[in-house]
Amino acid sequence: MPSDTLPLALDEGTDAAPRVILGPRAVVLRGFAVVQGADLVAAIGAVAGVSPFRHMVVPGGWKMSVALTNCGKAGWVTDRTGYRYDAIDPETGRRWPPVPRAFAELAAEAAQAAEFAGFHPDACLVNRYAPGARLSLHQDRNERDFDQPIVSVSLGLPAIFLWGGQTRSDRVRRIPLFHGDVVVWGGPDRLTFHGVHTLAEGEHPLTGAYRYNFTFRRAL
Ligand code: MD3
Ligand code: FE
Repeated sequence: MPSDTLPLALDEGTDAAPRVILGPRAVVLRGFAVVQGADLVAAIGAVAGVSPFRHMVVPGGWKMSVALTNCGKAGWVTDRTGYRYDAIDPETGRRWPPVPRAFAELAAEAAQAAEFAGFHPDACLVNRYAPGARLSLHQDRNERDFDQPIVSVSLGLPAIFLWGGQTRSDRVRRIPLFHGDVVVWGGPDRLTFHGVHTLAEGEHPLTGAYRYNFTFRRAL
């Protein structure tokens, strides 16, 4: 058929999520989780029904502006004594709830899409941001095995992700993350400094005035 009769935009008809390359082994899969969005938000509700969101205290004594909970074998916790992974929720005195099926399936699909074989997460940290909440620049180094990647899923209100370098003073890029975006980081990018800029006000049809982010890790 003559090219001037081709319907516009159908020549890109693949179902692959568009990718933004952040580093040699760090990639944003735009919209990878949009279809499952409502199921994932419902699953967060189920997790929080067992282990509620709470604002933990960091070793310096400040309360985090981000609220968090966990699911899976191990959960990330902080208190005056430091950061660690723990099988018990300090607030309930019981194990963290199991990883919802929709979470686990998504984590496996995303790791595969980013070409990480043998990803066997045992921890899933769920963060909740209200407008004004932020996460200052940090590295994730409380995990035992830095050879396994981290898979992160963003839901609800958009945020500006801060992507730095291997040292705190390296320049920082700002990457917007939207509802349904999935990011996978591993290899040489696993210890990159990163953070989340102060969340702006907004309203999302599935999450209201919140942004959620859950991250799968191999912690133990
Ligand atoms: C890059 N959470 O919980 S997810 C965290 O949106 C955390 O809630 C942010 O940083 C959030 O630790 C960003 C992305 C993320 C998580 C871990 C990483 C990016 C990472 C580890 C290494 C490099
Ligand atoms: Fe982090």
